[in-house]
Amino acid sequence: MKIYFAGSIRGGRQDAELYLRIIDKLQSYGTVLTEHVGAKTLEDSGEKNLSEKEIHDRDMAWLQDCDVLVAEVTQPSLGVGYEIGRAITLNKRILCLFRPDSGKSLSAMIAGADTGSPMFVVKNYKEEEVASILSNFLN
Ligand code: 6IA
Repeated sequence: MKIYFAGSIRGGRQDAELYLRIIDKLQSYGTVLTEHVGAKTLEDSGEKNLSEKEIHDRDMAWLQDCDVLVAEVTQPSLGVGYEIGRAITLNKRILCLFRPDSGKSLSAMIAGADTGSPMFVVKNYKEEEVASILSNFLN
């Protein structure tokens, strides 16, 4: 299984360590195409050598190629919202993970896109629930 993990980059890196722990769990289900989203410094993963267009085009190619999109949506990010919208059009299965304990409130454009279909799932979660949520969604 090819998994596209989406998490905030320029939207703010407060949750980067959490992304890393989620990516680690996702790797037991398949290949995570976007490991760099959890990288401590994006410069270490070589991203700084790519132009904006190269980043966009490569990420879109990965999005087309993936089987599922898993997005951590607590930290608002234009890029993550864009990826979710594009993935819907590509008919990908999508899991959005949101932590209500953050005190943030999720955009209605994401919360309201969950129609109860297994193709688009929004989960309010605490970190200790990640393993079981991923197991339910990916198995
Ligand atoms: O708007 P954001 O930057 O928060 O968007 C984050 C999302 O867009 C992630 O889920 C990524 O898949 C994608 N994305 C945004 N920027 C990059 C990037 N380098 N490399 C790979 N994917 C990206 C940004 C430049 C970096 C040196 C700061």
